[in-house]
Amino acid sequence: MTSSTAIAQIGVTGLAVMGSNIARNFARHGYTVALHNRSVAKTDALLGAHGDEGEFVRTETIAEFVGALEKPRRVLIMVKAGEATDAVIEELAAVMEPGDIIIDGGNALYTDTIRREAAMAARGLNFVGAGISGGEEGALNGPAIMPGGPKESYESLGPLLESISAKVDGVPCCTHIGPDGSGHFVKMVHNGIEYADMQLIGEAYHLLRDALGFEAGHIAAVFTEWNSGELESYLVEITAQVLEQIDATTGKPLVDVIVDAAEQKGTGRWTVKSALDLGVPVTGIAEAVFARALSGVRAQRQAAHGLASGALAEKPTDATQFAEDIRRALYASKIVAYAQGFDQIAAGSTEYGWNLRPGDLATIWRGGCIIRARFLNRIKDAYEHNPELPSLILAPYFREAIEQAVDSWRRVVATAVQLGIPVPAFASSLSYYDALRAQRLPAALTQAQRDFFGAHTYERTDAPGKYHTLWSADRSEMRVE
Ligand code: NBP
Repeated sequence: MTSSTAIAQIGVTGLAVMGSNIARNFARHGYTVALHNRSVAKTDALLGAHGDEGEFVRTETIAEFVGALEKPRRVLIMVKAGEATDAVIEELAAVMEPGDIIIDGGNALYTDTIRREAAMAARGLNFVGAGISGGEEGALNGPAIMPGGPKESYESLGPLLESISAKVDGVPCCTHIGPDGSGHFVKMVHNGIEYADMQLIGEAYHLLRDALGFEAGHIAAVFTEWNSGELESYLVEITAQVLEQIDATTGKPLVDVIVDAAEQKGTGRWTVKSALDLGVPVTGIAEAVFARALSGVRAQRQAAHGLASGALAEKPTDATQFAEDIRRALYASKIVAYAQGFDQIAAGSTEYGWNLRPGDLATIWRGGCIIRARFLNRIKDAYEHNPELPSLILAPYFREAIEQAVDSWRRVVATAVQLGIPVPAFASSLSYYDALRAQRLPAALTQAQRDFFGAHTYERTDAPGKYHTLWSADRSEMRVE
């Protein structure tokens, strides 16, 4: 039903896929929702198709839209990230009043959110950068929501967001994340983990296909079985469904007729760039982003087709054993990917003084979002037990899970290499694990080389201070600090 007199508790501007579904989600939860879109056709299309799902207020101009809202006003922006978001914020800020709340639910870069929050705060407005995950379906039926911004604004906004979010064991998949850009930062890392998770699943599929010769339907059954155990997750579940899909035109599995060049919208790349700035080794996420890029260089790939493989090993003879090895390697690599993502969140929290609570993130990612998975309960437990965990890998449950998987993990990576099957994320995750547990890394040699050509100094294992060797003179050592 639409009304022109109703006073709306929330306004949504930007009524494309995400905005229209979130607006319907609010209405279905009993809120009166003011609707606005740059081109009014989308507003009318939404009202035409779903206007009977709740109370909506149709508006055409920003002034009309803002005027339809209860004070303090709450406006959710769901437009294309970047310049469009800045344009809409400016239009809103011009007519909103101190104390009102602007929420950006798009995939904004967190540094943009920090800038926007400061600019709005200077004008007395509350700006909330809210990461929203779950795609179209989640937006309608319950997404995971990661709102940042001023804590006070959450008092007025939190109940609305929590009511439309997914719930797991009755707990909303939404909580106040922290100040300014923290909500969009954790959403960005969430997406980075999603990239890694998808790449790992892709590598498992590749091995089942090319190392064991399984057809898509057979692999679907394997993923379905895996989804009943510790790997249970949305991404594994939809992988099985995708692999079962038969193409109507050719009668072949759809996956076999889709071009093998993966695209990306940028949040994975942002995660890696941010990790580089923070100095956090998110190797699994980086490999996933690069793997998509590599798949996309189609001309180069075509030119390289037929390059020598060298002698390849025989395929594994015990398919059941090797499939189980792949399952374990997937689980171990996935633990590494999440551990790295949580390390990046800890580093971002320190860098920006956000005081983020990793256990809360694991809690709200259990439902609604793309990376929802059974093992997030384990991550939640691990951080609840020890909020200062140096690495997720060191939590007793994960340590044991990896110990149980490590032999399989090594067999899978070694076999993939011998068969010429690329497994960048499996291999880099295993290398990360081995590097982390190594007693001595070759970094000592790196330090000596740096000192040799750049007098960058080094520390000694047996004495405090910084040292430099006079490499181009008599090679004696001096203490410099
Ligand atoms: P899009 O990202 O495709 O954006 C389309 C919307 O932006 C339309 O409402 C369009 O209005 C509006 N818009 C544009 Br484009 N330029 C504008 C401008 N200068 N001023 C005002 N409005 C403008 O929509 P979406 O896929 O629904 O995503 C919305 C946001 O949610 C994005 O930031 C996206 O990254 C994020 N997100 C998407 C997903 C997902 O699964 N799709 C998941 C999570 C987050 P028009 O109708 O007049 O052209």
